[in-house]
Amino acid sequence: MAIERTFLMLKPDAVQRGLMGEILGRIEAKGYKPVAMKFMRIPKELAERHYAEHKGKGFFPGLIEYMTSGPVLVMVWEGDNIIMGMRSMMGKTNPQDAPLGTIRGDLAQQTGRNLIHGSDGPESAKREIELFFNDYEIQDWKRSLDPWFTE
Ligand code: IDP
Ligand code: MG
Repeated sequence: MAIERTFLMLKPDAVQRGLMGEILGRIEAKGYKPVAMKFMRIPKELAERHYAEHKGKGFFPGLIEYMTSGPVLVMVWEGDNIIMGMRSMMGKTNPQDAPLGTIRGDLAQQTGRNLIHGSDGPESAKREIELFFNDYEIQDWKRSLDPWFTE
């Protein structure tokens, strides 16, 4: 068992389309545990730092415009192998390659409007969590249902 934390973001299209509840419901039903959440408008500079690995690519300016176009829900969630687990639940970057049953596969059409971000590995999870949250914004808490999700 590897209890991990991952950084997730419901992007502006998820908020504008009223899909926060639908997406959060899937993550909660999986049994993952929320440890931090913040509803915010991302400043341009923070969006550029978050997506620094894509700087210089053709889609970068459009990506920054999209990510700063409205409020987002930034979160940290915890669970067994959650980093890869959430990547599977999200589906591939291009929703047309994401199977039905995944968030992007069920609910989105285009790469540029793919609803959700999730860290792609332990280093990026750590980097992204620290970029968006202070320690006091992250809750370590016990949930009485935990033993029904993880042995
Ligand atoms: P990921 O979100 O699945 O990790 P990345 O390749 O890291 O995918 O790309 C980050 C985000 O940049 C994507 O989720 C998507 O919003 C946007 N993006 C990536 N490639 C394109 C593209 O070709 N056109 C438009 N947007 C793109
Ligand atoms: Mg990525």
